[in-house]
Amino acid sequence: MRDAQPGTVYLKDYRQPDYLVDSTRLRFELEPNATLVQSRLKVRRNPAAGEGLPPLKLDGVNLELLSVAMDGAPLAAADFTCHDEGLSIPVDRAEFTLEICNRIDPEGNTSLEGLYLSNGMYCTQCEAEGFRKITYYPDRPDVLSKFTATIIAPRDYPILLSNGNEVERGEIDGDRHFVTWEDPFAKPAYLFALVAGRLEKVEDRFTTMSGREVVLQIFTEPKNIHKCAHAMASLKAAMRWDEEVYGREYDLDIFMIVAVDHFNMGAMENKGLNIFNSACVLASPETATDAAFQRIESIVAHEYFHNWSGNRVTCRDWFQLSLKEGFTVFRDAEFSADMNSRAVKRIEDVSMLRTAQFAEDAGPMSHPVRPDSYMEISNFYTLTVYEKGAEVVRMIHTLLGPEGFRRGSDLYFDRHDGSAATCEDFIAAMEDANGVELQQFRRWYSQAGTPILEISDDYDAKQQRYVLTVRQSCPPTPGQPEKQPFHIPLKMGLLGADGSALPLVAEGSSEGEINERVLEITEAEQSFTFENIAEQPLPSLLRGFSAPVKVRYDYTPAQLRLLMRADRDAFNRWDASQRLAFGAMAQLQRDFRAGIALQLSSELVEAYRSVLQQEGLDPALVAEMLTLPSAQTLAEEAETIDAEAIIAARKFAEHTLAEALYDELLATYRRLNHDKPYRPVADDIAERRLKNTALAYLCVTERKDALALAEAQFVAATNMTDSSAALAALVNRADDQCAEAALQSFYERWKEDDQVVDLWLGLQSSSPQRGTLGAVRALMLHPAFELTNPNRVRAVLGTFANRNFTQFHQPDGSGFHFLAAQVIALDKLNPQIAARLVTPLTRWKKYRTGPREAMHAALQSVMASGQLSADLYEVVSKSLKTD
Ligand code: 0A1
Ligand code: ZN
Repeated sequence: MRDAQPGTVYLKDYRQPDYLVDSTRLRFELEPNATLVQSRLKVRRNPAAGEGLPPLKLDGVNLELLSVAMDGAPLAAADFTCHDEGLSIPVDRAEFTLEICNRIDPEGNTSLEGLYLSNGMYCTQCEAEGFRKITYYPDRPDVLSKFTATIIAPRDYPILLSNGNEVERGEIDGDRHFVTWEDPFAKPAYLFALVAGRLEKVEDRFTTMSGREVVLQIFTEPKNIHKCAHAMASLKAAMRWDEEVYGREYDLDIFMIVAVDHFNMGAMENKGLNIFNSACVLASPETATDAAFQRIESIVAHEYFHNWSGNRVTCRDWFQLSLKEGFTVFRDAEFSADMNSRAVKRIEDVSMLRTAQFAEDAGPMSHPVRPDSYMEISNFYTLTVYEKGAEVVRMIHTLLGPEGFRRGSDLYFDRHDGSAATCEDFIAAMEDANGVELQQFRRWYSQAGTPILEISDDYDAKQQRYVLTVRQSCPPTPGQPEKQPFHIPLKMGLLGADGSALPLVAEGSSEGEINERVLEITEAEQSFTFENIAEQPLPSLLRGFSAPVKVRYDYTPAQLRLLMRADRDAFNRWDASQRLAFGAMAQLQRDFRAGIALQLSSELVEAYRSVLQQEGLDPALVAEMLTLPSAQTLAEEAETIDAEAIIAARKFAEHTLAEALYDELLATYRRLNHDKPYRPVADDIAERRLKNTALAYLCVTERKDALALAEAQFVAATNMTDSSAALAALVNRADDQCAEAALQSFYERWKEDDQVVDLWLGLQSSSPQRGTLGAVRALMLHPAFELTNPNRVRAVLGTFANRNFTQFHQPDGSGFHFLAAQVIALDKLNPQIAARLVTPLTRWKKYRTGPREAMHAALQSVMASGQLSADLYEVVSKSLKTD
């Protein structure tokens, strides 16, 4: 917590560090409330930082300072300055050894940053600025140092881990022991990690491409030891993939993963010692859904890939966060695409981007992929930095092609290995390795907002010429009223009336026949002419979502149906289904407001029927095409959000489709509801996905037969995907005894399993029937709920505010005020989670009058509640600004 308003940090103020730390020796004596930390730093003036010997500034927060010594001589309190945020020590020599001793309170640390206790286990989280909560240090990513750590703990903490290789272990005074770890790779403090606990491990081995053997270990509480196999298999697949696709080999002899229950994010890439939120590493078929299996595969890969994109080459400052995160998300997305269905992975990622990142880009916290200022860096672990950042890297990949991109990444790793780099360095390597120029492309890093492409076309039958005209614009965002044109790769093709691909010959071109092109949009308005087009074509635009933009083109419903049926780009087939559904639901919303009786477009019903009947389609793609855009997606697209109309339109569309397609859905369900041993592999996941999508629709009708199918599936299921899908179908639809009984028996069966309990809580919070405010309040009183456990908070409160559009948006504003009260309470315990949880309220300006005022008042109540953390203050103050 702070005394004054938090200050703003600007990218333009970046300066090199005054001092470098060649080595860092740490010694921990672990005690729940009084852990002793001793550090010994070899410090040297940074020759590149200028003349003279400025004072040495060390960051430190919530530390009890015990002593400081320079070159062995203790410093008196008067010899340096100690303040709330660290130490300032006068310096009279260019090289020296600094020894510091301080005390911290891991048990009292509920922020989960720094060193804390989670379920009786010590663990650390240092990114971004958590190391300063452990000891005084230049806590910035451009200070790289070789770390050695000795951990001393009572014997009932048998496992003591840190980064690198174990070099020594032994006994201390009978009831304590120690282990010393040495990391041969210089790293910034944010990659430091320590774990101590009563843990068990599973072990495996991996032989790298150069023939070195690496030991792989996953540590968990003993009760979860049977849930590590999938993470281990994913890790080995990721290690192999990074060798094959990027030529990157693992560098230490040991790689460890530890599962912890209390964790603010998904996982953390600490050098050689990744720490994971239990939910992102532990899985068994009985307890984890297909979605969880896939999430684990991608997060394990993500953290592993950071060993190169993040650790070997790290970030110069936190404004460059997307350098490691955007690149690593792109890498993990490609890995998942290679392991599963590429089209479905792309659809999932784009749905999330369109719903949540586009909303962020249009909201009060909107920022470029490389932000130029922040108050609290933790608030910038955003969808923009991660997901849009990955889209920016993907666009480079599209522009350069896979080989060109690989040349660029090789050069980038070669040039910057062992150092801290910038986004500029990344683009420069891509340019230099390929002899290209990406000057205008750099605007993706500096301009916020989602560009809009308005596309029109003209076909001249006589000349057989087709002209596509593209106009780009980007709405203003905070601090950026005007935008310059972006460099946008627009992948496209043309379809004939029968759905066949038309050859694309650009004006004046002599190249052979191709059916797909990447148009490079660089101007505010640009036209592209294609010759020898024999018939009026239908454009398939932005194939594979080749840029994070919105495309406006006036498709007729018939054209969309043709794209759905025949486009060779699977992503665009799905996209056409979304456009068709959007159009139909926009009409329903208008009719609702006008008081006209609702009627769903028959085009949509028939399109869905055809999808269900079409043979040979990937079942997962069918499931995606049958899924209506979520209420949140509809809200993002709306000029002004009319929650009531969105809820009514969506409910009506879902009911109408379920009734109209009942027979086809039932046939699909029956066809796929076979007994097959569970395997979390793409083909089987796809079938389960379609089966459970069909079941959810069937239950929307609330017909007895349909609910009986759900009940039967719930009873018979041998895996969590089928069991939870059946439970959700019951809970969402049947507001009766049967759902209640199912919920009860589910809890009784799984109450010892944290991941399943989270799922159980989330199911109830997200149900439009059950997750009423009263029910959510009751869940918070349930013995399983803990405000200090981020997974529980996300399951109950996060789900209610982000995924229960109906109940959260109750017209009386009660949902908003409830959320505000929880955010205020949470801020005292865990500011990072509080600042994330408040997000839904920050969109108040986009709502129609009524909810808008209620949301605004709720947000004001947070601001007025007293001293806010820097995290929460930044989000709330920026959101309240009216300009
Ligand atoms: N670098 C991690 C994300 C991460 C960031 C902050 C954390 O603690 C507050 C934890 C993890 C990743 O990208 O996976
Ligand atoms: Zn990451």
